[in-house]
Amino acid sequence: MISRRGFLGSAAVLAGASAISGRAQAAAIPEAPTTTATTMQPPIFPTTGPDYQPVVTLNGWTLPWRMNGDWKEFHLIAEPVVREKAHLWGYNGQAPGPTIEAVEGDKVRIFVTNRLPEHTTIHWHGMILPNGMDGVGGLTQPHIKPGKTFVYEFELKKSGTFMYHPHSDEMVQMAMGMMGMFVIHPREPQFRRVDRDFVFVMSAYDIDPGTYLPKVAEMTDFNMWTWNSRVFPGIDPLPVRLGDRVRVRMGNLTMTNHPIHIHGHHTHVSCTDGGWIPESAHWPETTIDVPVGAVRAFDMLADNPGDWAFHCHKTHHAMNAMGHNVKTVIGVQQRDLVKSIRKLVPEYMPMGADGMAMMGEMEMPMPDNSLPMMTGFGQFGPIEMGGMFTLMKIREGLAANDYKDPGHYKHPQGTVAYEVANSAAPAPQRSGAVSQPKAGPKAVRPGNAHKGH
Ligand SMILES: [Cu+2]
Repeated sequence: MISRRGFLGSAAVLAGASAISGRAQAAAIPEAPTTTATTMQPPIFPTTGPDYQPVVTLNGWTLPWRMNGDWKEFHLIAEPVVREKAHLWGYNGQAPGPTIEAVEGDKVRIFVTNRLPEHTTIHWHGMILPNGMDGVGGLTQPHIKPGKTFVYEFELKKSGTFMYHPHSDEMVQMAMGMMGMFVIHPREPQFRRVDRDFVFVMSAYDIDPGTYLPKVAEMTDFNMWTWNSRVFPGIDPLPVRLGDRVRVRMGNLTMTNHPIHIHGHHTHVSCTDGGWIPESAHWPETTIDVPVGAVRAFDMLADNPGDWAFHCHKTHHAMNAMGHNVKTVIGVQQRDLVKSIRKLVPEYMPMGADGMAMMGEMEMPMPDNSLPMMTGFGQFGPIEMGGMFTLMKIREGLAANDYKDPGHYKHPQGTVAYEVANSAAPAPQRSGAVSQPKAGPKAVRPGNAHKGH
């Protein structure tokens, strides 16, 4: 295992064609860097070939490479990994695997070593390549048996945002977390160039609270909705300098679509796994639906400073496992029920009759290896989110390529919603009272009554 310091050192060495270590050059198979770090690693800037703005992977990293003659060589190792406490399968110490970055026109040679207990392959999703390099086990190549290494060689025909994943016992291997992103930069350095370029892949897991292994045969009912195998508040924020042109590339290898929403800005879809969208076809959007097995990248100008929510708009995808089977009791008078339950469980506490916001603040004892339904704190209180949620933090004066969390946004005076002085509110109204049939249509809030039905 290479330490973070050692890994960064080796990244610099491997990325520079003129600085390949003698040992690496002599080896037929390049070294396979590995990391267990789960925070955003610094981007790897090109030292040879066309210039480009490298991507940064939320809670992830870019796979270092070496040049070998005309060929850019990478080495992926398919292997069991532990993310937080979950037992997953992934690549080079992580699930998902590292992001692969290269340039249009590059010839890439990708070594794939299998350290899983069963065979595997890798399919290069969205790429234009020879049929025999497409990675479909049984169809275009033999499956890679445990302990074996295969090589994929192809030329990168077009730039854009692509993915990689197994095409071998696919349901199991993708449910276990085997996937990654593959970004191909344009050969022309100024083409669609941005100042900050973020990438992540969405995966979903079904891991019962207190257990450690995803249920691989689950078809629809997942309880962990993740970006790069992380849930809020564990997902890295996206730090951005005010005025930066920003791109976010999002891959979806879950089994449902994700409408991803950003606050405070208009974006437009600029790229899919099919390629770049012509500028004449861009349209403004604030929520971008990412279909299953697809990539959507959006571009935006970060012209509005603040801490902006950035999340999946399916509300169940912005909460965590412990809320998965909670019953709805809004409006239910629990008094009598609580008396009976407390005879059996003295510390029982009724919850949910007024909504579930209190769950964002509470610390309850939970099974090992689970997460509260909604969590995370901002400068004004609990944020009450989970799952696919993070923040884009737009600040004046950040250094170029500074990706450190800049902390809470300092709002200019007079720009925060505020409480009205002496706002004595009427008692809270329970929705149960409204829906009681005998109350009938007269049970409307004062001031909301309207006639003429
Ligand atoms: Cu979603």
